[in-house]
Amino acid sequence: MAEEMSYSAAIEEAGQVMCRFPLKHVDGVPLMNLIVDRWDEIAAFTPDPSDMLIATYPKAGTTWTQEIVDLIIHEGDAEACRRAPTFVRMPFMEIVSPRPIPSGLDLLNTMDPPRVIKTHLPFKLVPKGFWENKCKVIYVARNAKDNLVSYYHFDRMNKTQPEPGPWEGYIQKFIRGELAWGSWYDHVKGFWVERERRNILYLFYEDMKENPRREVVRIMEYMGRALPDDVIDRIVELTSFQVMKENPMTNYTTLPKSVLDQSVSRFMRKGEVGNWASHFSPSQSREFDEDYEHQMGGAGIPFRTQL
Ligand code: PPS
Repeated sequence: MAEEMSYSAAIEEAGQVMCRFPLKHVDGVPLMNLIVDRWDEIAAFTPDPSDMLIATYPKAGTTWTQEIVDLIIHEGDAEACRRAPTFVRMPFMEIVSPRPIPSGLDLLNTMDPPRVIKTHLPFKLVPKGFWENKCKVIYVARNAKDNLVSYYHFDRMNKTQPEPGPWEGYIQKFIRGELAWGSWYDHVKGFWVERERRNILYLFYEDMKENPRREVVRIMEYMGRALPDDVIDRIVELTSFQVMKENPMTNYTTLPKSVLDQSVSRFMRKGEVGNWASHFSPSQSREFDEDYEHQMGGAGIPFRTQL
């Protein structure tokens, strides 16, 4: 809790300089300028072999997976997992905010391994140390249309990311890979082709929705853990959308309005598969699908846009 207080105080102090930060590029990938300005330090980060990485394109199910992993580590102990907000318990490696807010690396440096680390970096930008040290890596992918819709609403309420602008233009920016952290298409393909060679557990948001218990067990087994059935059941319950939506340690309500304005859109917004259908017009959907075929044809990644 002490960390949470100091984090909030730091955000208040940084409030004056908080803004929608422009994007700059690293190896063709658009990232917040503050990240790019400290890129050498981020690329040089060396994890411990016991550290675990949760990698995603933004809005693919990161927070959900982080909560499952933390509960597995703590054997279903809900109180232990309420010790601090998600972003303090499992730092966002590359994030850099105005001082005095601690960066992801600052937070990581205060923690002893084994740590659970979040990243949105595409495969080619993940610090090499993760592969050299054979860290466990969980990748979560979400179908493009729902991922895009979720990102659109997030960019409306996240006051540190570029303005999303009108919906139609946002679709085009997504297609062209111009949003923060770059191309969704390159992201999901980058980890997919490396999953076997690098021992990456590649999960789908849609599978987690369809059968959360099955996916919790997959994560648990990948982590080399074995928990009794009743504990697994409890983890599934504690990581349901409704429970996480009400939990201040997972719903991002500990961040002030100057960072995430939840009166515009909730962080825990819908949590559904197929919500894209109430956003895309028939012609937008058709054009998106045509381009999708062009960018993803032959990739062989079994995405589902409805259950
Ligand atoms: S972030 O900011 O990139 O870390 O966001 P991320 O956590 O990856 O994605 C947020 C979306 O995931 C939904 N979510 C969940 N869905 C189902 N069940 C659970 N438990 C859950 N937790 C988070 C969240 O609602 C966002 O999706 P949308 O579609 O916007 O609701």
